[in-house]
Amino acid sequence: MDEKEELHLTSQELQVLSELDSRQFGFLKLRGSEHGRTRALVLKAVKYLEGMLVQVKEEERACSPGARRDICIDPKTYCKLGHFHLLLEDYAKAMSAYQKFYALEQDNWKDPLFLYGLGLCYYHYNAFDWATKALQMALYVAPGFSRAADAHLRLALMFKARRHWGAAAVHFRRARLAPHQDATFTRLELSFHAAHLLEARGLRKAARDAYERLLKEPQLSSMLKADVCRQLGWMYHRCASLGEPAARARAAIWCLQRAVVAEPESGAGLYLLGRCFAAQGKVHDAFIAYRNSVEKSEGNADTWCSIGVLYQQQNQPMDALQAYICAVQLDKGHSAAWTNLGSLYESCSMARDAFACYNNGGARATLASAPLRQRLAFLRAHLAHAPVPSVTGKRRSLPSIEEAWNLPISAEMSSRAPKAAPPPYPGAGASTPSTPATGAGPAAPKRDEPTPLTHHQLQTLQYLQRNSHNLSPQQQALMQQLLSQYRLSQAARARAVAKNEGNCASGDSAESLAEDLLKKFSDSQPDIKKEPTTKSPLSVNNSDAVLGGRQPVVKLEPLKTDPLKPVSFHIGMSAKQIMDSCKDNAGPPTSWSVLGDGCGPPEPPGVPPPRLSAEQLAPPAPFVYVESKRDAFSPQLQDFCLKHPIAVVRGLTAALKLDLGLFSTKTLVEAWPDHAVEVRTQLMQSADENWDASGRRRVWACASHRSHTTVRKYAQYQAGSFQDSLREERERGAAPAHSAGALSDSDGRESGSGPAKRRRTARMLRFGTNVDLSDERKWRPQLTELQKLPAFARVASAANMLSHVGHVILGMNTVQLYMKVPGSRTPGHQENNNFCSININIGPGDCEWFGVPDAYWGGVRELCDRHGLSYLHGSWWPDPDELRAHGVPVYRFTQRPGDLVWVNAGCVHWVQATGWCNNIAWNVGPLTARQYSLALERYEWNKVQNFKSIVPMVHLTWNLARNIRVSDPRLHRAMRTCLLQTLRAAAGTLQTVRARGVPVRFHGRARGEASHYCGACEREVWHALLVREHERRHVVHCLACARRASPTLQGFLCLEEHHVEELSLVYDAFTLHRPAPPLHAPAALPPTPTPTPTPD
Ligand SMILES: O=C(O)CCC(=O)C(=O)O
Repeated sequence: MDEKEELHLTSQELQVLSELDSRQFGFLKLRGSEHGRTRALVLKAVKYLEGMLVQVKEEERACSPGARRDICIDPKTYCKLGHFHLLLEDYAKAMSAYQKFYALEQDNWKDPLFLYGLGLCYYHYNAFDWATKALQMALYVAPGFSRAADAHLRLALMFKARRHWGAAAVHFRRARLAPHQDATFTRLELSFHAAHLLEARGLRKAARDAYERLLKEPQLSSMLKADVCRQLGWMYHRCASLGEPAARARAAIWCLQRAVVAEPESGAGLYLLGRCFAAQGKVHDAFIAYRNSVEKSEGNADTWCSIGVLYQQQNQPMDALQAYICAVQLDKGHSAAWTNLGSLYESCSMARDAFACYNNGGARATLASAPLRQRLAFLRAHLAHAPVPSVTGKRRSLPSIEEAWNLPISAEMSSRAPKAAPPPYPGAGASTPSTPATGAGPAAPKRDEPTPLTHHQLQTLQYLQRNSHNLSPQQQALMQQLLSQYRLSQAARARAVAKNEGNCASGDSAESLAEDLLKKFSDSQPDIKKEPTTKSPLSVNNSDAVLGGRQPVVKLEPLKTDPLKPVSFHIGMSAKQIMDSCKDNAGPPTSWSVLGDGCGPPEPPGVPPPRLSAEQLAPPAPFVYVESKRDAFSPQLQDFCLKHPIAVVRGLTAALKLDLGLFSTKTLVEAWPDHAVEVRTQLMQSADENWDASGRRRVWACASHRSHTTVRKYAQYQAGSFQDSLREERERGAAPAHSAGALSDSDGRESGSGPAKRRRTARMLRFGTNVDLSDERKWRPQLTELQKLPAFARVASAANMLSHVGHVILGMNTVQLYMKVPGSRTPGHQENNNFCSININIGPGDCEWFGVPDAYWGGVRELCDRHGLSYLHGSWWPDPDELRAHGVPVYRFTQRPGDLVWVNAGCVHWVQATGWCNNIAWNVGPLTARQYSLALERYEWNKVQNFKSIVPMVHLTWNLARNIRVSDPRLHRAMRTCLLQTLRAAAGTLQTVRARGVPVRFHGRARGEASHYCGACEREVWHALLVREHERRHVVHCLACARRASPTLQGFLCLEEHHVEELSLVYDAFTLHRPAPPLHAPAALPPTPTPTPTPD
């Protein structure tokens, strides 16, 4: 690097650069004129750093192989470069620099600033999966991240766009918790997104109310007002549930007119207004609205398509043709425009062109429309025998599609701001290209936007392409140049179309709006709210600094960001050593993983090799028959269960003389008729299939509507459904119908069960679920009866981890009952925190079970993702064939009355009743390393996924350490790691709160007191409860969220749940137990059942 390229910086400039990172994105707009000096400084630094990297690369290349290299690049240089490019909004370069950092820095996942920057880049490119992962990781490693609000909002928008409603709602809630000044969006913008989530979920009335509330806000910006009015107007137009048609029509027009007034420069409101007028038959008004929209909005395929519809309705086929052509030139995949073009050609008896247009509409259009499919089939057959038309043949009323495509008008119209607005409606029917109706010339392309090809250029390109095999080098070069210009302009146009998509009306506008908002959010960050106040921990000396010249090691100390310091804690340390080390460096007090410092957060595993054979993909269910009480209590039975992912234990309830009648509907009604039952209304389907509501598509999404009833009412329904079925059976005199399998052929193929039949036979059913039997005063006989079970299967026992929690976790360490009619489904899931579960079928009917071993859960998740479903938040019914094709084995078996099903840790399962029956179920946690590790791993993964862990694993671990002796080194290591990490967290948190002068009070734990969770992020708060009054309630926060809410922790009180001295004693006493060797050789075991896997 020569002298003149040295970088001279003042200490102030260095300070500015050192403080810049991904957190300023959206706050510091370097493109704006106010920040010209900072922009120049950043550009200077970028130039210097890039020059430096090039130089180092060159020197590396010049080095002989094996020679010692004294030049090395600190990977953080790339990260910093990534931040600079991000702030300059050069996403491609930012991405490339971040990727380099990712490749060079093994611990990249520990740096939230990198993860956030990378997430923003992915988000910019609409790579939602990757963006989600990066942003989730940023929040995982730094839960108190100062840009958490922006990260949560982006996550919410991405989940909304992918229809993961539950996850989207969680992230909107969390985005709302951030103090206003820490976010690039306003509270009202957030409320708008949340209202739109309601609309997208189909909760139209709630959405309308939310939009209307927003309109009353005095501080609503005019842009947001326009958005709200557009959404509301369009909802009134579309949703019959919002009132009677005339009132809705008036409301729609009124709202859309307000939208136009609020944002006069936008064409989106005008377009929707045009649609409403057209629907009301106000053709003239519709044309005017469309035309005004075209003048305002850059090329919008939807507007042109709607204009085409209007012309076609007015019997102006040539004008309609041109409008449609405009639409499909703007968006080649515009299926509505292609389909309309097809019907236009058909109306002019131009079957060949119609056929081509219908086909261009793409598979989605044909799939969605049976008449279109029929039409295509008809035309195909017809055209096979029809003579090829000649150009000179019979006079046609419209130009062919090829001719129309190449008409000069199309090139003109398809430019970003069309010169030719549609001819005004009455009397302008034209067989020649439309004349410009207004004087508006084409808008000059924006700076940086590629210029579209002129008509002449287009023709040249077509000519060159046709003769591509025979071109001179110059012609080749010209063709390449034109082609690349064409592609760039197409891409720009596609972007423009995508931008407008949200407000267009083809398809479901709620969904397209979600995408539009996503783009909008990324495109239009609000202007700078404030300069960041965060001070770099690194001090910069006062003298001017010079970076540059020949430096053997490229190190940018002043520029470096080091969010996490290495820590050297290990489980061999005593509590005192830990506490002493914490005094010097407890590490960042928010991000300890209970899995230990070294390992990153857990990730879903891929499908493990090797590829399984067809038999292995459909293994027989592990099955054991218990003949006697002795069998039931034998250690072999427990071993058998622990060895298999899932198992059917038959004969156990009979051998133990369990009175299952205590759980029959009759007994329940007699005992507590008004007891609450949650009801899931579901579509009745055959067990290995899942169809959408239309009966046309096999899907994984498993829809159900939730409501509530009582035991008595459900019992009436259950009995009535049984009676109905008996009657139907009698009437039919045919095979029993009390099997959901009766809905389709047993081989699951579609024969005789097409969409029409499915819709005809589609029946809704009600599944009574999650009936809570936890109250010992109410359900004593039932709960006492279950104590007859062997310890490993009991609801409560010393050998069950969940009994050490010390408080109730409903449905996990208490019993839940399910009341079923045939077809009742429990969708796919793993148990909370991967605990095992026990399920007994009370009868009289059967249940059908499906299970996937834990090792393959990542494979199931992959397919959920592919189906656009959230693995944790969503409700899904997998297709066993699809799973097997993906290399995932699936068990399938029947659970008869009296059968106990053992679900091992992490086994994914889904269940459907084949008959009328009740089931009882609860969770258990065998004291094994496997169970504990799987529970802990899921605890961490839940944090990444922002999913609440129902089992408070930290609280449980400390209780286990107090209550049990552990002789399994693996279990001991895992538990001690969790104790170590949380002891550090306790010490670090106390230090932090004391340093900020927060009052600390001992609170202790009452007997049976439930574990605490952070009111903001829903993570377990085990030791230091940071409490603040909110709306007259005392809300517990974790340290991270408390600091997000108030960096100084002002207004917070810290309640200590445990004495640190007591924790230290527990920690030190938790050593690996080495049992004394037995004095005598063990006596021969009594004869026990020999459990063998047997197909059901
Ligand atoms: O019986 C049911 O439908 C619930 C099954 C289940 O998921 C379980 O017991 O773990």
